Amino acid sequence: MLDIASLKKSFLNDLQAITNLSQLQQLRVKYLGKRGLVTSELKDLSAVLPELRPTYGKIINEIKNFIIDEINKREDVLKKEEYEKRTLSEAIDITLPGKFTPFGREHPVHAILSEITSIFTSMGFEVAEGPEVELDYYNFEALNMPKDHPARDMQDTFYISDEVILRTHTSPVQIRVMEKMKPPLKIVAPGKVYRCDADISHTPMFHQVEGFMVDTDIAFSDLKGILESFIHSVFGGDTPVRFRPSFFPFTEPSAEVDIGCFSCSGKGCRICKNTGWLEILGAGMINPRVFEMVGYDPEMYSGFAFGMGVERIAMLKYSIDDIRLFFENDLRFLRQF
Ligand code: 2NL
Repeated sequence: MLDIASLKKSFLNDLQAITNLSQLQQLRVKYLGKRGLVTSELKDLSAVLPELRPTYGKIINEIKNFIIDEINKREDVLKKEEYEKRTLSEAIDITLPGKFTPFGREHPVHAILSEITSIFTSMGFEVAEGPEVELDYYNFEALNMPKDHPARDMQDTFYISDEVILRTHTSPVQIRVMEKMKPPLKIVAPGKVYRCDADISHTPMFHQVEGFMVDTDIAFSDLKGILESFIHSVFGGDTPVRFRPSFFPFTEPSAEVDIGCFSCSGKGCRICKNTGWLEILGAGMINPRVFEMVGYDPEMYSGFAFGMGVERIAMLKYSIDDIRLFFENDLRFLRQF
């Protein structure tokens, strides 16, 4: 029954073939597990003559301890090998050069938007923001453009539903401010606006800065003074400014504001379409109907408002003839600013 020599020989044979820890675990089970070869020898002891049991038991325990020792030794070696293999494969070569990550910077349109906004805040205006997904009421109705108003045709509106749209200007922000707060107010409203239009001078999303001032006795001269200072800050102190009569449903009277063409100094060229002037913003005295809509007494209050397209000003400032360049995200273009 007891063939220790061949048990040992078969164990050493098996051990030799082991190349990893999971094979070693199988070997441990084969010899030392509940139904292992050594374990069953120990169980068989009960069948041995009592006087022989101590000797047999000693021999079996010796081979058992030998096997345990050998397996543990091999386990140490394999663990060390696997650790070394793993650290080698996971090692980072800290002498390799780093990957170059280009720096980001402010988009040129946003830089102009910030510049415009800060000129107004330096004149005492406060910044207001509002939702880009807006109610028809705030975008049109409250600005004296009822559903059948022909001025709505001027806007190519993105509709979300009958009453919900993407704002076509930032005026709704100002209506929301007036609804909540009483004059005196000096507010500037910068942000993204949306119109369904796309060509060399239109993109479906663009930026606007609008602003208004309301108090008990604001006059057209206040509008002229504020906008002239603004224009001189952006384009230089000797830039000619011209106010030209115009129409907006939300202002009365209304004006379009031009600057002298900086390309030809007013002589007439391709950029100013031979007029000598470049249109840069629209403005006017807030229509009394708008005051009524927000609950202000038009007999008590007066005010001016203005609006401008940021991309248009950026295009004039940098002599860019296609607005779409701003949104193609071609780094060769963007890096020039
Ligand atoms: C333009 C012209 C303008 C306004 C915007 C305004 C806002 C309120 C009340 C009255 Cl809440 N007016 N905004 C007024 C005149 C002109 O924008 O050409 N924008 C690009």
